Amino acid sequence: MLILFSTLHQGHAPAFEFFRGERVPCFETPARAEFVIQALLARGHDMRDPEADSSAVLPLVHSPRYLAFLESGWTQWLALDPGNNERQPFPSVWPVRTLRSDREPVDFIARLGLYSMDNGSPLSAGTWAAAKACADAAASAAGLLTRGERSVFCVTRPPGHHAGADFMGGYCFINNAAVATQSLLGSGCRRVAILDVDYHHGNGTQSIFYERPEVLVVSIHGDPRTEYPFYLGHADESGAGPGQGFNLNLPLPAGSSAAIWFEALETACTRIARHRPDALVVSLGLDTFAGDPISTFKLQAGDFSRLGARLKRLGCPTVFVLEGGYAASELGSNAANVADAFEQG
Ligand code: SP5
Ligand code: ZN
Repeated sequence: MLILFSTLHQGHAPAFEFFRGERVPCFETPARAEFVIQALLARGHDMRDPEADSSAVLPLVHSPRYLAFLESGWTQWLALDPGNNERQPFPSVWPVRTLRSDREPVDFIARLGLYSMDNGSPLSAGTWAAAKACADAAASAAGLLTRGERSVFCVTRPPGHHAGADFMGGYCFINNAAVATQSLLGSGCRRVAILDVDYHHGNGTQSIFYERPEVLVVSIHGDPRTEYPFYLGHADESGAGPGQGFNLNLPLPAGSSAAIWFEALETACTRIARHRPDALVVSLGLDTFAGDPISTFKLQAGDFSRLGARLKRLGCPTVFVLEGGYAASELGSNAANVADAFEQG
């Protein structure tokens, strides 16, 4: 399978996130991408740099003011105090209900809150360059599919599925699955399906396409009553307006077994087949793995082969974009199991 990857991900390397009021080392590390690349190369897959520039697609997915903030954010942070080079900015105030989000504050931390859903998406010096390279990979993958490639694997880090039209969240800045989807629609696909198998609900992806019938969004994830992102991902969210019926959430209880998970995958695949998509975008989170440090599903290494083989049976040109998965040393082989089984069937 063709792999798209940029070493620019290394510049996104924040040191800490918060857990129970304490700073803890980030779960979403540069090592994750290196493990995935090493495993895919070891199994003989071909690797390339992204070739497309996603600049024209980005404003179709994200708001201009959010993109402007992301692109210049680190420079603005440094402008406040050169010593900030050694510090990480975190939001501390958010425009929740009754507060205004239409007026952009001048204060940097207030703007960071405006454009964040949580305090769990730390910025660092190379965040924009890393995120933009992932979007370029997603746009490139769409181009390759349009030119006849059957499947492309984007090793996207930082991940994307929690990022909405105008906010970052859950380690995500640019929604790579949405960029791939929008690029596919722009190059002639009439209908696209997105399947999100990350442990966490892809709230950003759902919200971006919620009113659009040409993009079916299906997600299997931990029940948001107990699992992040908590405020979206319930079974009664089925789309709105023209998009009514084109969003399917399959929340599962924390601790669910592989048997339960694959039952949900069958439901997902049946709905996707009924959409008759011209292309499939898979938000491939591997944090469903039993050994994941922040998640509770029970999939084993062989289950990722089973997933790849099932997705192949859908018979669609497919873009895989990497999302979560924090058992770094097993992440590579789990990702490669999906890719190998998809190719071999
Ligand atoms: C892309 C993706 O998978 N994002 C996930 C974001 C989850 N953010 C919340 C992390 C909470 C960490 N809890 C640590 C529990 C340690 N036992
Ligand atoms: Zn996740």
